[in-house]
Amino acid sequence: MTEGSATIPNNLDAFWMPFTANRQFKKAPRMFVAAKDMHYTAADGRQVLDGTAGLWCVNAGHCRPLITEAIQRQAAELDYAPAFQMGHPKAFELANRLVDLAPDGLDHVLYTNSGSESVETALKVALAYQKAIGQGSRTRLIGRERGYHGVNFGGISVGGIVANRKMFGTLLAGVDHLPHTHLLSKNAFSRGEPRHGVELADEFERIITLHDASTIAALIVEPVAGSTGVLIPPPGYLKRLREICDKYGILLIFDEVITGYGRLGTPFGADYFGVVPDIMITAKGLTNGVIPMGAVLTSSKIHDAFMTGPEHLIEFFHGYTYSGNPIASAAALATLETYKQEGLLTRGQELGGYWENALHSLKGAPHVIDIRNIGLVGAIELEPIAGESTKRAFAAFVKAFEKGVLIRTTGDIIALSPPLIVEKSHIDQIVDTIRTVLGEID
Ligand code: PXG
Repeated sequence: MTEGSATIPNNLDAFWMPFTANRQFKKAPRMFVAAKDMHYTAADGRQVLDGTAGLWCVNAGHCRPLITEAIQRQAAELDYAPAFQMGHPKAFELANRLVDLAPDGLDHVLYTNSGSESVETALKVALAYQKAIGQGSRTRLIGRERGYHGVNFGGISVGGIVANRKMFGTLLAGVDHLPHTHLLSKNAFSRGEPRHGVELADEFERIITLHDASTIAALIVEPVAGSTGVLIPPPGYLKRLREICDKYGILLIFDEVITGYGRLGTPFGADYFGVVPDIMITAKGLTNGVIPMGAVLTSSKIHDAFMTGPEHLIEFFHGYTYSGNPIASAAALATLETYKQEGLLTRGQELGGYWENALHSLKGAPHVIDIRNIGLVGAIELEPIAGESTKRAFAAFVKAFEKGVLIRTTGDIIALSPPLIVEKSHIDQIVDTIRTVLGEID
């Protein structure tokens, strides 16, 4: 092993990398050794423009001073405080800030350390709430095909990405799924919300009829499905889901791990679509990706249902050693401050038009079968190579990296989500690079 943070260890075998083709990667590793604002520095010294905000999380750009300093200060002042039966001020301060920022009606915060943990927390809150209000027969959870809700058992059960589920046995019992809303033949090359597909929300009522509403606790959806390749809901779709939930006493959970903290040009997806869920799941952009942390927001109706019984008893048997960790709380507070000072949570509204036009200029480029965009998110769907799905997009990913732009691919879809500090010149560079790459790959 060599010394120094910028050198590459000579043995890459021990680290079993997540969601990575390990053997392929280790033959030709791609390493980052530093980052600043919109750029990474690769191990060979090249600057690589970040077209994906890390993994959809570095919304304020890299190594931002307020955040770095807050973490350094907090580590020296109060490194850890027990999360159970003890508190520290910053966790409370952050919860107040989050409630202020969130849509009206979301008034309480549970902390986690990731999106996956936030999902499990939300599903458990939903089930326990139904029991607490005397609706204990409501044990079913409904998700959506192609949904991504992290990798833990609840999340992969309600999730709908087959590869993430099929190796792991029976998962949670009593789960069903809505159809996804990706109607390529009708909606290809839509700008913003696609026209067709609102009627797919009514499938929810069909599923409710099948199982009976009295057995269903909650519906969980991403406002915009991110990980599966940016599936944007048609106008009115989420409103309709909200109405159906209300009609049948079912809780609505929004998984805003990607759409939260400015990605759509509004603080949350709930703001963009004008639909307030009962429970809102967040992570990633909460701390700018710098320290693991998630936050689950709930309505007072849900919270208050637990605040009964003798006061000396724990109301909800759930939590993590690191719930509201001091350093994570400090990072989140500094992140929210950075977003506020720089207007980043609404920057997508100013730049969205430029972003949209730039992306859609790729229509007609080789292999492109669809382009979609919303806020500062974009997707370019490629025709898969027959019998070798994912290969074409992955080749584009590697070539773009070699040309100095980090993109992300899922299946044969290129997904883009730059830090919200992105400038027009960066957008041009991302799109021009992709255009060149598409011309070079098979
Ligand atoms: N919910 C949603 C909607 C997500 O997008 C999670 C939960 C899980 O978060 P954690 O922090 O446990 O990973 C996610 C995560 C990609 C990509 O490139 C997406 C995610 C993670 C990594 C890569 O699409 N989403």
